[in-house]
Amino acid sequence: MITGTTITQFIIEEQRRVPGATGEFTLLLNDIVTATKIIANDVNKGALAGVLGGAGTENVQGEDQKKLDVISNDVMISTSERSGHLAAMASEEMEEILPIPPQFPKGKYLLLFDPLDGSSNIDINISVGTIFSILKAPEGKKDVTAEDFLQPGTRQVCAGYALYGPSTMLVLTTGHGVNGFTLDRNVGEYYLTHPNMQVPADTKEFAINASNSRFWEAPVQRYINECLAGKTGVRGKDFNMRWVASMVAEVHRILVRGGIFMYPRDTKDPSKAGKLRLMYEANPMSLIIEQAGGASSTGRERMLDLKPGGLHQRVPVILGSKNEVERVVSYHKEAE
Ligand code: P6P
Repeated sequence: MITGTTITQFIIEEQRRVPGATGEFTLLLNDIVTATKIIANDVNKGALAGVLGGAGTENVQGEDQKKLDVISNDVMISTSERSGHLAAMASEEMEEILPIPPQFPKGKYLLLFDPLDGSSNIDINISVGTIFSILKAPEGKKDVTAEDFLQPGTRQVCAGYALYGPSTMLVLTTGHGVNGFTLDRNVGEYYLTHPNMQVPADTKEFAINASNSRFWEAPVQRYINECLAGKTGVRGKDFNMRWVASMVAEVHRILVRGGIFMYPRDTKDPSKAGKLRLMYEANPMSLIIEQAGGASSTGRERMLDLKPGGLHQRVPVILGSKNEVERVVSYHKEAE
């Protein structure tokens, strides 16, 4: 007999905490939950369903799309466009925002997502995920523009991710802490397995793509070199390194056991402020990390305070265990 709180029950209980809640948000969130179950099913079939490999197309970022990038994007759209709770959507895979078609009612929320983050890993069977963020549309405005999406991360009403790993998990926050759910495939429902997730303030584990080290700015060089010096250096303790090249997997590890994840600004392509995108990668993950007691910064300012300049804006990302992030930020301050 399976007991425990399902994600549907949990979301409804969360709704009861919000005075005047209409249930719109709950129904929107349930649509997203359904989309992640469909994507999980597609991802888990892998080669058996002929969904691996390239789609033969490029996305707005100029990156080769995987078949599953396109499939996942279509699933997120088709599962949530009819709900009547959205005014529009935005995705890493689409240059422009996607208004809700005229045949469906419009609502007061904006949905942003990276439908399959880390998809370069899909063909080698390493964990990938879906990242999503929910904002409110300007009061009473139904015909929204891309400009209406450009709100700082503090304005998110919800942020979450699905991790398609050895088990499929969904982790989300609505501003009252972070909770993790595991999908029971036999039942087809997520169950609360990781209540009130907390990021340890200290860590001995850092995640960065070290092949870019010659391009890093001095404060990042200093921090990583001190980690590498271990107990023989100023840190007085040895560190471990991880790099999965799948942000969802890295963030989940940090939520479970601590750590610091860094994709800093580098001089590899001076025209880019970083690799990761603010609106549908850095902001949702930063809200989750902060709600779990961690910190997230560009190195120079709190991520969630950034006023976005563009829908696909890239930012440097330094997030995770609070004391480590604050150390990296202090090194940036000293350098300036
Ligand atoms: P690199 C995946 O493409 C992604 O956007 C993040 O999930 C991941 O952390 C990063 O890029 C990996 O980048 O340069 O190591 O391939």
